Amino acid sequence: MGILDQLREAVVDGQASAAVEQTRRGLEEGIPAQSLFDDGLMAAMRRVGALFEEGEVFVPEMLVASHAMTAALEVLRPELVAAGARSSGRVAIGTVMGDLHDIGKNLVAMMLQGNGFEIDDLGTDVYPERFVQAIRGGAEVVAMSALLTTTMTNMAEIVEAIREAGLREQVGIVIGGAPITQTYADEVGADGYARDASSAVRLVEEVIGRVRAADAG
Ligand code: B1M
Repeated sequence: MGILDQLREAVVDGQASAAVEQTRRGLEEGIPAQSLFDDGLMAAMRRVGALFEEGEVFVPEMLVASHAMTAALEVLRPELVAAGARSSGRVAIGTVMGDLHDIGKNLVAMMLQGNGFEIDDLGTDVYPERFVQAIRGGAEVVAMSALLTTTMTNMAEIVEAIREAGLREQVGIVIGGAPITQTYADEVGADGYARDASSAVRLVEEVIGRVRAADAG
């Protein structure tokens, strides 16, 4: 069995130390970090999701798999993050209310930080008032994550709360997460949608530019 197979198996089985070991081995053997992430970790999580849908695994197994993925991600962190010295702007990021999934959100935060953004990580299950508070505290962009079809609808409520607080014009709003699409971003009045962590960095850079240009004008 190859390293990627062993890595996927370790994550699916929730074996954190084996996942860390296979990730280290992969790097040593010259497998690109992006491939260890895409073909190892993400593929394993897709498998866990499919097994969950089939009733083959349950929440506790999903949880241990997510711990294994998080542990392996720490090994990849320095490789995935291109260190940036400048401060590119302030971003408040959180998983929306009702939703506890945070691996994708953490990854987006990690990549933004690596690209010089100052991050205010609001955590999971974040209510509208908390996003509003973060904008008052100086966030130029708000990034929201949702993994459930039942919680993605809360994004609309958060955008509305920001509008009601009179802060919509001064902040960029970007969203993401497995069930999110650009059509949905347009529907809720966000400034954009990113499908993964690298495109989230590009999107935030673009949106922050627009916010600053509007402020200057
Ligand atoms: Co959950 N879960 N889960 N779960 N879980 C899913 C999402 C599910 C698709 C599984 C399935 O049925 N196939 C399903 C949702 C179905 C739906 O709504 N359509 C599901 C369910 C049903 C549930 C529960 C309701 C189960 C239950 O209790 N019966 C429950 C809900 C709890 C809650 O939140 N209130 C639940 C619980 C859990 C755990 C706690 C056990 C655990 C989460 C642990 C944690 O996050 N700390 C968990 C896990 C691990 C998953 C799966 C298996 C993996 C998610 C993950 O971490 N992926 C997931 C199945 C799947 O996605 N294949 C599933 C890896 C991560 C890096 O990817 O989060 O997509 P992702 O992030 C990506 C992009 O989406 C994007 O960039 C990231 C990097 O590429 N992105 C952004 C994310 N946020 C962004 C923000 C941005 C931009 C991009 O801002 C600009």
